[in-house]
Amino acid sequence: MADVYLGLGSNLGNRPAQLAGARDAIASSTGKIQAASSIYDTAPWGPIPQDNYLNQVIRITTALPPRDLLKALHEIERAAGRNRANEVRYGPRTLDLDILIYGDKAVREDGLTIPHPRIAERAFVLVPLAEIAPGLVLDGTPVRELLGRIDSRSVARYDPS
Ligand code: A4P
Ligand code: MG
Repeated sequence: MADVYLGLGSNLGNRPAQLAGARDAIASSTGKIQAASSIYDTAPWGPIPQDNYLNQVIRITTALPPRDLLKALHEIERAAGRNRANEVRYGPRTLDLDILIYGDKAVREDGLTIPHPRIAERAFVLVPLAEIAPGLVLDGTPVRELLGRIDSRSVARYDPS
C-alpha cells in the first residue's frame, strides 16, 4: 500500500458537485481517503483566461501502482464529462485529477512524472497540500517552506453560501 497525494480541480459546471463526485469515485475505485483539505476557490493559473477553479488535495492509500492509478483517474475524469480531445493545455476542465506525490517514488516516464513537476510553483496545490501535510518534504524542502516562497493571495477558502 502506498500513501498518495492527489490534486483535484474543476472550473466548469457544478464545481463542488464535480469534486464530491470525484472523491466518491476515487474512494471506491482507487483507495480509501485518509485526509482531505478544505476546498479552495482559486484564480486561474497559466496562460489561458478562464473562470476560477475549485481545488482540493486529498491523501489516499492505494494498492494500485502509479500507471494503474493514472488510468483509473483518467476514467473518473471521463465519467465526469471530460473529453481531452477537445481541450487546450492548461485550459478549462470539468475535472482534473493529478497525482502529486506517490509515497517516496520518483517516476519519469512518457506521460507520467511523479512528483508532479509543477507543485512548487502552484499556490492552488501548495495551499491545500500544506493544510494536510505541512511537514512533507519535497525535493529536500518541506511543503510549508515551499508555500512561503510563492504568492498565495489568489487562493481563498471556498465559501459555498
Ligand atoms: N501526467 C504526467 N504526470 C502526471 C501526474 N503526476 N498526474 C500526464 C497526472 N497526470 C500526469 O494532463 C496531461 C497529461 O499529463 C495526462 O494525460 C498524463 O498522462 P492534464 O491533466 O491534461 O494537464 P496538463 O494541462 O497537461 O498539465 P498539468 O500540469 O496537469 O496542468 P493542469 O494543472 O492540469 O492544468 N488554475 C487553477 N487555479 N487551478 C487548477 O486546477 N488547472 C489547470 C489545468 C490550469 N490552471 C489552473 C488549474
Ligand atoms: Mg492535470
